[in-house]
This record gives sequence, C-alpha cells and structure tokens, in this order.
Amino acid sequence: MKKDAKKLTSLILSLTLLLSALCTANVAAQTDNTVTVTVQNLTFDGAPWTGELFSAKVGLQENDSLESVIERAVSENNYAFTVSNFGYISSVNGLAEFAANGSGGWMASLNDWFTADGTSAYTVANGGLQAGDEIVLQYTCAWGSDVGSLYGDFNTALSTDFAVEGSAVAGFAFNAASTADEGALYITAPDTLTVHAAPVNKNYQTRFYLNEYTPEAEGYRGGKNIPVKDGDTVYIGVGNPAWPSMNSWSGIADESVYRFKVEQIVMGDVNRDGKCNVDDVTELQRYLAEFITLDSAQTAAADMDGNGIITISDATAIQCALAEFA
Ligand SMILES: [Ca+2]
Ligand SMILES: [Ca+2]
Repeated sequence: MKKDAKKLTSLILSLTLLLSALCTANVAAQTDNTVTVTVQNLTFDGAPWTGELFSAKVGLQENDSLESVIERAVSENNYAFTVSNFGYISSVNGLAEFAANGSGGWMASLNDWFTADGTSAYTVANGGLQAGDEIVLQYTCAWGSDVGSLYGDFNTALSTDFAVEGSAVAGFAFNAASTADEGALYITAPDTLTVHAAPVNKNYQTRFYLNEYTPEAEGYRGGKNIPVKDGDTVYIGVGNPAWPSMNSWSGIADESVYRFKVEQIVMGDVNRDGKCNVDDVTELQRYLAEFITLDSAQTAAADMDGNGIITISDATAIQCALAEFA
C-alpha cells in the first residue's frame, strides 16, 4: 500500500507536470501567430515520394494568403516547388500534376475544407486566413475524390475523423460520427476545447457554435478554443446552404447539425452523488461483479486511468486516491 501511495504520488506529480505543460501549450496556441501546413501524398504509390513530406508551423504575415503561406512553408522546409500559369502549385519536391494520370494534381484544404475559391482568395486581410488554421496540401489522382473532395455528392455527414481535446476532458468522449445527434462530453473542470470534426465530403464547411446554433455567424473557427462549462451545448454544423462550397455549382445539400452536451463530473464519483468516497469503490466493485450497470457519466467517472475500459485497476486507483488524500 505504501509502495502504491508512492507510485500514486509520482503519478500525480507527472500528471501535474503534464497538465501544466498542456495549459502552457493551450495559451501558446491562442497567442502565437502561426498556421500549420502539411504536405502529403497519400494517393499516388508510384510517385517519387509518398506519405507526409512535412508538417510545420509557419508564421503569418499581414499580406499573406492561403497561397503565399503554403509556398513559404514549402520553401522554409527546403523543398522545391513550381507554380502553374494559373497560380496554383503544380509540383512539390519533384511530384508534379498529371504525373499520376490526367486527373492528378495538388489540392489544398483549409481546416478540412476544400475552399470554394482559389487559394489566393483567402487572406489575412479579409479574415479568410487566420492564426491557428490547419492547411493540408495533398496530392490527388482523381480530381480530389480520393482525398474527400466529392463534387456533386450531397452527403453532409461527419466522418469518423473526430476527436475532442482539452486538459479536463474525461474518458469516453462523445463521438459525433457514431451518435449523429445528441450525446455528452464529460469534463472534470471548466475547460477550453479543440473539437476536430472532419466531414465525409470536405467540399462542405464545418462550423462550431456554443449554446446556440447561429449559422449566419462564423462560430469557433476550426473548432478551436471553445470555452465550456457544465451544462453547455456544443453544436457542429456541416454544409449549411448559405455557406460557400464548390458543390453549390452542382446543387444544394441539406445541412447536418450535430450537438453534444458538456457535463462536469468528479473523477471516481461512480455513484454520482457529487463526491468521491468509499461508497464509490463499493459501487464499482458491484459493477465489476455484474450486479449493476453503469451509464455513460458513471463510466467516465469510473475510468480513473482513462484507458477506455473499466477494470479492477480503476477501483484500485480510487482506493489509492482516497488513501492519499485522507
Ligand atoms: Ca460518490
Ligand atoms: Ca480504466
């Protein structure tokens, strides 16, 4: 028991260090004036290179556009590129458009969206390009359909590429892709979330809102820095007809709107009476002996080690926590 307590102390210490590191990272993410640019070829096996060429932060400048920031990122990472007469990137590090076939070339997404207009249209000056944006320049062999740019396809569903990040997010996070309507996300304290949610069809925009779905507003760009507390609701809209889309040329889609509630829990509070004590250990043991079942909030509170499953280790972790703080 003494040994366990020591282990727990060192675990708490490492967690504290980790949490303070995460908090620092969050603050940095909100204040540093950079975007992330990734260049990848996941579609053309016969190319001179495959996979991710690089993923790097690049500083934003006042006169930047999506086009200029991609070009600077490629230069700063010491790769050669060429630009076509039409102003778009035609080759990177020796991988050129049409090298795969007549439908091959480079396409850029901005926060998981294949922009409705060319890359020069999105600028710092007009707000189309902002700090924290995530840009992916990717090679397609099929006019974009192999990288999620589906022209003429009106599916506005979210894909399984979904994750919620925050320093106080507890286990069993809501998964929009599988639930498709309403669920809960558990936090252990008021927190700032990053919701990463990519649609199946990245020709449609995804926008994020807190407590009220107001599609006429831009919302939380890229799902970042959403300040949440107990009782809040996060809305995720995909493909609202008023939002720009390449697909508007081929028809109008019905939007999809997802939402999840935010609920604050006390870790270890398995019986959900607002505090963690020996009764919770008993409750968890009864669950492990299959006398009772746990709902999703109880499950999140019980998963002390955050590994996604409830085992005897979680019961031990509650016991250790009680011993430590008694
Ligand atoms: Ca309790
Ligand atoms: Ca567990």
